[in-house]
Amino acid sequence: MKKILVTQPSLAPLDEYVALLKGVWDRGILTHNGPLVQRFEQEMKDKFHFPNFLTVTNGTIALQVALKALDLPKGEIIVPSFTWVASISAIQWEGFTPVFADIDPQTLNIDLNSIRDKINERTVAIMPVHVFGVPCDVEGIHQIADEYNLKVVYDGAHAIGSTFKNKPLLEYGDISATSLHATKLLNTAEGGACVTRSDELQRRMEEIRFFGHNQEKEIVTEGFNGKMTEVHAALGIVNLVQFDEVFRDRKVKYVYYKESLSSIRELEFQHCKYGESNYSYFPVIFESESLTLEILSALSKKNIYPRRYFYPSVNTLSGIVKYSSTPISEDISSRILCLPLYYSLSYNEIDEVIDTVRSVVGMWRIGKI
Ligand code: T4K
Repeated sequence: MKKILVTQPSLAPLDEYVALLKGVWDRGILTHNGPLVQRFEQEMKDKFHFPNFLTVTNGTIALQVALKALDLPKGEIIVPSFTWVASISAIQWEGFTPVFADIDPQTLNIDLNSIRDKINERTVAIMPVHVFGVPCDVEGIHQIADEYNLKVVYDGAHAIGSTFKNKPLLEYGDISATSLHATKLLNTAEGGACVTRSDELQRRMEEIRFFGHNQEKEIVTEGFNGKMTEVHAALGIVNLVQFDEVFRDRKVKYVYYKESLSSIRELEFQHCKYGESNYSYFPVIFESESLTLEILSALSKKNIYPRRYFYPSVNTLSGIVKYSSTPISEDISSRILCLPLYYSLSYNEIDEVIDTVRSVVGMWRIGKI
């Protein structure tokens, strides 16, 4: 039986990729800001109207480059606990302490009152996450940041293609970091990027991703190796060509799922209250953890593998952080599943997922499970 996974990479035709690789072979330039990296960065700026766009090796390194570039005094960074572990590890690798804010139970994004509760004299920045590509309340966040003189680094790992007030969502904040991982709407296999309106921050980030070298190859700052390679950039260039089609397909499938499941009172959907999402994931929140686990089990018997993103709530990862309570995040974490959603997923496969969810909920209602 064919496996239906939570996601599958969207890939351009292989011959288009190979044609670009031919040039890489001819030039012998594999990395160090080569022509394809420069072309990919320019094409991303042209396509999404990003003021600056700096590629790096992955989304985790993008967060670290952003935090380094801001050159903040070491202190606390407020981050939602409903996120992937990379948001936290990036903060900690850069020598800051994560302080957990809770989330809005509808948008699943950081709750502004919780941000206010966590601010103190040690706070240096806020790192909100645009969870599953759904925009945070960026205007509310910037108002708080201005009031307390804090920097804002968005974890926009999921957010390429999302918009707010008809502008790219990643343009907001001092810096936004995104991921170009195989599982993302646009992928370079592994990859990430930083977006900023500030040319000065852009220059600093260019130095940081290249060992701290300036244009003259003098070491001017503490950096590391965060460069994207030519073979990754080539994949980005060819995949970018089909981005609009992938986005359109994702949105149509998202709406199809939502309409098909909306009559089930035992589940809820993520709300998008600000701007437009990129529909990159299809999360469903069930009424209890036990129902969630029944659904997971029934689907896996049919070789269908949704994922518990994000489970567990990262504030409970006792091996790496000090626990502090964020009850909404902990609760949602235990009841959420991201259902399969990707370009090559067929409507028959989606119907199989929907029918299984309906049938488990039906048995649940009459107490048969
Ligand atoms: N901030 C946030 C909020 C994030 O969600 C992430 C990453 C980051 C920061 C850091 O960005 P990166 O450093 O990763 O660029 C995945 C991804 O590895 C991770 O990028 C992502 N978020 C996270 C939410 O999910 P896994 O371990 O659940 O993925 P994995 O490898 O099991 O893949 C999921 C499914 O995709 C599989 O069932 C099969 C399919 N798949 C996966 C890969 C890698 C493929 O078909 N082909 C592939 O090459 O973490």
